[in-house]
Amino acid sequence: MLKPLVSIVMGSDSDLDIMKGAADVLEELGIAYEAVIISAHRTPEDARDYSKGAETRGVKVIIAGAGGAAHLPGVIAAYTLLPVIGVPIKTPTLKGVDSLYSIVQMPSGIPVGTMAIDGAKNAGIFAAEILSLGSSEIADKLSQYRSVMAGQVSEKSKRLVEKGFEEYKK
Ligand code: RP5
Repeated sequence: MLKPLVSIVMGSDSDLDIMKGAADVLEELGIAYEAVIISAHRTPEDARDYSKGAETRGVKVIIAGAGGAAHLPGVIAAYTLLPVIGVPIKTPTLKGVDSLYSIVQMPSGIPVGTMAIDGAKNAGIFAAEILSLGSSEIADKLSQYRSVMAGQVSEKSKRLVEKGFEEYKK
């Protein structure tokens, strides 16, 4: 098995469905990852140990998703020099604005690259973009990924022009 280059960390198994978006895109791009559940509040020692050990184990980028008082990405960033990408998870009470503010408002000196609320897919792509700086193989895959996406948009536009609003929806 390939050594994971990306680590996907989430605060709870209730984050799984969203964080799978990162895993799916990394798989599509052929990038090895590992996924774990670690909580900044419920398992703080694990958060510290995992973050401290990640670089030595060969991980290059950490994606961390959490909701509510979402301190996990910031705590991880405090313990490692690896780039940390934060994913604010949507919450039932405050719709993820709580998570977003908790993650994005890092103190000067310890950055977390913050994605949109529930933006795990973009976190995966962003991690791949970081890795592509040192890998032409990943850069090629990303370029191909964008071409496919552009092709799909063009197809949709062609269909809209041909069919009009009502027919397009059917
Ligand atoms: C955060 O609290 C987790 O990241 C999750 O988004 C949220 C709720 O966790 P559970 O109570 O569902 O385990 O730490």
